[in-house]
Amino acid sequence: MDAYELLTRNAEEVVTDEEIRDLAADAAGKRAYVGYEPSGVLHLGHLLTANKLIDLQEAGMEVVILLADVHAYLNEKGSFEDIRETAEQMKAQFLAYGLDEELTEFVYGSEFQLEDDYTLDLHHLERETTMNRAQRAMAEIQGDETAKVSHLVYPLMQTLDIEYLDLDLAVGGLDQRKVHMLAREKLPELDYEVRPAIHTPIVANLTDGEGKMSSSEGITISMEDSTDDLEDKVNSAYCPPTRDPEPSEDGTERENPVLELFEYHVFPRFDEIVVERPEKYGGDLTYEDYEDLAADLESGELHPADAKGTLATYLDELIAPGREKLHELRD
Ligand code: IYR
Repeated sequence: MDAYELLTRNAEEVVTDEEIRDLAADAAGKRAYVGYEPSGVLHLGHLLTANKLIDLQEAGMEVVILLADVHAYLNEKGSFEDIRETAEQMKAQFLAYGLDEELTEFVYGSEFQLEDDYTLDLHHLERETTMNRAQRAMAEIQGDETAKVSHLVYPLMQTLDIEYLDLDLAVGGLDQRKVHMLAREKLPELDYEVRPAIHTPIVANLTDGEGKMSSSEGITISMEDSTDDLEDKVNSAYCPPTRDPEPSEDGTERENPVLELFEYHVFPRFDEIVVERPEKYGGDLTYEDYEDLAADLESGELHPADAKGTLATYLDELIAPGREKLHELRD
């Protein structure tokens, strides 16, 4: 796979394609980042962006993981002490998941976001940005809480992070796109360079294929899940034999979350997927490509129950090292 393909595969959006092509043409040694608010244990949402980081490392890029402790504090995720402890556990889980230790740098936000220059730049951005603009950038990240001043400062700081961490590329879930658009607009006003962004998809809710899989609502899969938990969760998932399910009765769009998990989580990490089946049901099926598996589900060659069983097995393999690490850290 060439660098451009590694950078863009499974991305929902790249901003802009031309900038990403330029970056891909000379990717080795360039720096990309994702920021995470430390909270809870790693779940599939974190791991989807981590898969992209692994792609970037394969293309020779260096990866910075921002443990966004100040952002988590602004977004009311706990005391500074709790946030730090969670962040240390996240580090260990990311490495266990398969990020290359040599090509990964972990940085705490508080290491640079409390410095004088950063603070003055932040105040400069506050003067340049309307409350309405900052609030719009935050809409997807903040959830339903009433906006506080902290929620307006948050996207401005995220904008500055791109400059202060000396990056060539910002990566995030699609929920980060409005902040990255704000950054593209505002960084030049401070005479800083604009950087491209890659946005990963957001997987649908496992039980009904509607909306987004979320750690605060519905079912999510995390590093804490046991093999049995995974089986139960995946077996209860919505999996019609199609890539394009009908909207629900009230008109809400639906996805097939089982196929999404195969596409975004399993195929990028394994060369070959084997669906084990007894001979009397046609014997094992082997796939090297997501499209082939999706086509077999649609044609009826692959039964949803077999797809789910296989998905649970591969997800279990992916999270097992992180799960072990967590148990070690907690004992
Ligand atoms: N907004 C992210 C956390 C975050 C990301 C980046 I990229 C930053 O520079 C700072 C914070 C979230 O929603 O988790």
